[in-house]
Amino acid sequence: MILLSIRGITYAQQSFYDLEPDLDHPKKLPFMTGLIVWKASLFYICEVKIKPLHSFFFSIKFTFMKKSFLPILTLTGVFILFSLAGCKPKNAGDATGSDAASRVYVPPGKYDELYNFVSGGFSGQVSVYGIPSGRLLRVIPVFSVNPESGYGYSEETKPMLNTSHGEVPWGDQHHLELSQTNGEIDGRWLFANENNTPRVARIDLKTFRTAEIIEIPNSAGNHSSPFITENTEYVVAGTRFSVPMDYENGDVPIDSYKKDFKGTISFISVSPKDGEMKIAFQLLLPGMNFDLSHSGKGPSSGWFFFSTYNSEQAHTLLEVNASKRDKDYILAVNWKKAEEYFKAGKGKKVPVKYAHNTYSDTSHSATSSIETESTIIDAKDFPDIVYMIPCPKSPHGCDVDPSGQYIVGSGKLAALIPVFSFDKIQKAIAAKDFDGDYGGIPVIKYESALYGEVKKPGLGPLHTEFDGKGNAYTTFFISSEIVKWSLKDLKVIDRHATYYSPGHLMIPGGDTKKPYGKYLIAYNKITKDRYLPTGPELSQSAQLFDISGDKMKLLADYPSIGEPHYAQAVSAELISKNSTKIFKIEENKNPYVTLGEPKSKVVRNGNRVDVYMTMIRSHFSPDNIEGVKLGDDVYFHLTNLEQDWDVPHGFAVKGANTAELLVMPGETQTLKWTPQIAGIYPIYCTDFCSALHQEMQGYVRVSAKGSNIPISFSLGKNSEAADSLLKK
Ligand code: K7E
Ligand code: CUA
Repeated sequence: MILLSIRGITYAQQSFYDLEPDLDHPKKLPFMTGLIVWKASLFYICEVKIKPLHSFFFSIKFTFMKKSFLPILTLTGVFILFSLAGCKPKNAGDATGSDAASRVYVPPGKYDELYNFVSGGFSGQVSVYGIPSGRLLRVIPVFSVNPESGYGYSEETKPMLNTSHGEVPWGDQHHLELSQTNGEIDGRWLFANENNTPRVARIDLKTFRTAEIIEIPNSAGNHSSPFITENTEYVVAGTRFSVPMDYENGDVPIDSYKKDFKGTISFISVSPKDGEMKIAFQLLLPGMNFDLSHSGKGPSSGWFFFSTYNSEQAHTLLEVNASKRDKDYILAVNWKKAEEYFKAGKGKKVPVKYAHNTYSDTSHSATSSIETESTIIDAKDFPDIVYMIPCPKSPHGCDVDPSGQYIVGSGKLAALIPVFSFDKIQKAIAAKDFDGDYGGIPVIKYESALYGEVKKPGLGPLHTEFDGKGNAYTTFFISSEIVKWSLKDLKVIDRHATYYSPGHLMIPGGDTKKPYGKYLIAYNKITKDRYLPTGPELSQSAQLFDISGDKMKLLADYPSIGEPHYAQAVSAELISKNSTKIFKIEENKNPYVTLGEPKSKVVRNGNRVDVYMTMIRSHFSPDNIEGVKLGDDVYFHLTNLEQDWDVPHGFAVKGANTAELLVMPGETQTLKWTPQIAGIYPIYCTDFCSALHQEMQGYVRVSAKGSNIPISFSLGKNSEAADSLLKK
């Protein structure tokens, strides 16, 4: 036993040196060794229920249990690596090449080469960076209200956050995908998913605004989303959580999982003309967790690939119970076939409820409607739509190379990377080279689909992108590094430490037919000592690498907003040339628009007061309002009359319990305000718009409930009473 433990330590140390030659380990090693011997013997003797020192450790143990000394070797290896992953590399501070600064330096007044769109995770937003500078250009509110612009607070944008559960003001945003034509980024739209209350958004890249949000019925934890087909025909959305379907009784015992819980993959069609989304059909699948996906391309266009885990169908303590089987599955979905069945009316129409919200750039308003029907195609009834491919150890990432031939699965608990071949998958299907079925879905034999395995690449592979030069780059969460390997012979070519524990990585166009293999960005989960401490919470970080040569070179790191998961990047030119600068005032179709100062007015209707107000440098019209009474709801309809780029005006009124609003040139936005106390309320512009911005202000008088002060409004005029006072 001791011998085995020692072998375990040696093995682990060796792999550790292989992986991280620079790490400053000696201080930790004696302590670690003791711990490992202790743990190894404990495992060997007991072989059952031991309080885990670390939950990850525990799950691995469980999986490998009862396989002689293999567990000890693996465990000690993982443990050493995991424990040391937090060690600070000797040269962490100067890990960049001497020319790094010049590679990321964008001189003042010059533009970045690329736009980088980065998911905001639990912030529910999307941020936009310039690459290579790493400068933050904008935060786009998508699934979360935004105090900067008033998104989700203005009457016009509130409907964007409507769902079948009512208004959901914050979301969890993980993945982004730029629209494509022929497998290349076309610069029209950016799609974003929301995990928690399943939704998919489309962002218009002319305005950098959320144009549409569609909710996904029969779904929970919309994680394998919003990946798209080669020509943006469909955006897919797969359930992370299996649940009872919306059209069935969901009030069932949780332990009826195996019987009542199902997974779905939704195909959302995208109109090629204006991008409008529609849920076309939903594939019904056995209950388990669907994780990530990517569409096929080239030879595999017409197919979609999804990683799944929890084929154990566990509903409690998944870290153990969903890690028991040696392999879970990658799903190969023939979506062209499924579409054929759908168009032939083979699906089953079911009653559901989901919101569909769209924003118009002419009415400057969103509308939300509730849809009530969806079409379900039960995969097990159509034997030629879905196939399952065994994939080692709880796969997470599922990535397709630029040629469309290779599908890479990344088992979070695996010590290798399996690469599947599309040709072999097709041959196996034709030859019915199956190994039984899973929930009625044929399972292709692992070897029959496998192109090969990348051996000993690192620990905890998560996501892979491609450089278009025959190389793949995979993030390793546990061993905290990016590993470059060759698609041709599956040999590891290079590895570089990340600081620390990367999740996704991104190469511009790295999941398309035409990657731009100059840069790679790792999005790291743990920041630790990289920046000045900011209390218990540190921002997550992005790290930019130069991958134009044989060896990866770290160029820069910079903080990110929320938690970055997936990201996309594209040549700036493709997007900047179409960027909207103003909204034309003559095209403003908002029902509450005020087309010119003379048209501004205040109108009472019962206890509703509508203020038609204009904004221009540097005043509001009107700027004095009287006659508002307690019990009134006041709607400030603000039209920015400017027709110049980059001249927004803001609006705030004392006591308003929503945000202030920022109104773009030519746009109309409405703030609802319900004053609570009689008195005088200042209003002012919140965006420094001109030299006399501080003068852009006014007053609203609020009177008691039964008062008989009539509505009046003015700009630049004193009342007779005021004038006579002035004369005295
Ligand atoms: Cu790996 Cu939600 Cu794409 Cu994050 S997920 S890392
Ligand atoms: Cu308008 Cu400041």
